[in-house]
Amino acid sequence: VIFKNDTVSMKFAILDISRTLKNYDTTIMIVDDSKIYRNILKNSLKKIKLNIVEAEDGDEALQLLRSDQHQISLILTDYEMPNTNGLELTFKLREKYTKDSLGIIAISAVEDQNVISKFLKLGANDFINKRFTHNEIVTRVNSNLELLDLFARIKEMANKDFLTGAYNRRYFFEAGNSIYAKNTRKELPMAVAMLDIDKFKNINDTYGHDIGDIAIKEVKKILDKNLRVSDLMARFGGEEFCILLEDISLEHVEMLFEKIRKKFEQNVIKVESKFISYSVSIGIYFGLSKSLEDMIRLSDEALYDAKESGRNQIKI
Ligand code: GH3
Ligand code: MG
Ligand code: MG
Ligand code: MG
Ligand code: MG
Repeated sequence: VIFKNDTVSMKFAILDISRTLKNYDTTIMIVDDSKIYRNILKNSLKKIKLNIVEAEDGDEALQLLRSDQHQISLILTDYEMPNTNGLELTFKLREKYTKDSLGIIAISAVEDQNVISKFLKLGANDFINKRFTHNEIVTRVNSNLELLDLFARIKEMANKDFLTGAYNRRYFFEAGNSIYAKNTRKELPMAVAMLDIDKFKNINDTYGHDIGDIAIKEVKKILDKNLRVSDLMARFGGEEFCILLEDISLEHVEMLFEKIRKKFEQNVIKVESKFISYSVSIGIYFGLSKSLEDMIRLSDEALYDAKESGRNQIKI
């Protein structure tokens, strides 16, 4: 009876694995000099819906990662391989990728226990002995993928604003400061734009808070459509968004935000039978100031100026 129960729960465990993994579009890389072992692993992992990329040694693995052709989540690496072995590969990978952004599972048949601790110290997420069973490899790969997914979701929650899905203020400073540092080193000017909905309180008062929320989400959509991927945009407060732009001229900043201002002016949001429209004011700082905070402060002053001058306009 006990045995029977065990097989039942095992079946459930396996069902559960395939269910949770259906949501992933995950690519993993198998690095092993033995084609036979690569095939064994591939065969074991058939249960999980994964895209699998193969490499014969560490060098090929690094090359494949550099090529950026695949979005690899997890690497299963052998220890003993010609050229770059598993330990060297782990060391090189950890110079560039953190444990939570790229998982590494070392798989080896070596008896030397030091190898396991070396792998883990260098930043491998897990270690599996080569005498693994099908179930072990499936379960370990699955639990490591679940952890990576969890990290990604935590990062997403920490960096993004729940209402709009835009980055939040915290992330703006984190990412913005490295953009600031890079451009300051090269003595290149940047732009900070602060955008705020005009008379937003009226929208809330007239149509209610829910429609106010829709109006805020619309800001994110319009900005997404008109900004470049390299522009850093975040929701700073209620109906206020901040954008950091690099590699752009004063002339282009002016053109871009004038275009964006017009988009809002012309835009009408239809909610149920109501038509909502609003304008925005945008304050811009262009140049190279003593800190990112200072550039934000100066763009905020420009925004205040735009509001004072009658709203629905940009000020630099
Ligand atoms: P101004 O043109 O001077 O900017 O006028 P305004 O009415 O837009 O003034 P202000 O920027 O001070 O108004 C912000 C309002 O946004 C106040 C607050 O009730 C509302 N608000 C803040 N966060 C949210 C939110 O998440 N959802 C909604 N619906 N309203 C919010
Ligand atoms: Mg993924
Ligand atoms: Mg080998
Ligand atoms: Mg406002
Ligand atoms: Mg405001």
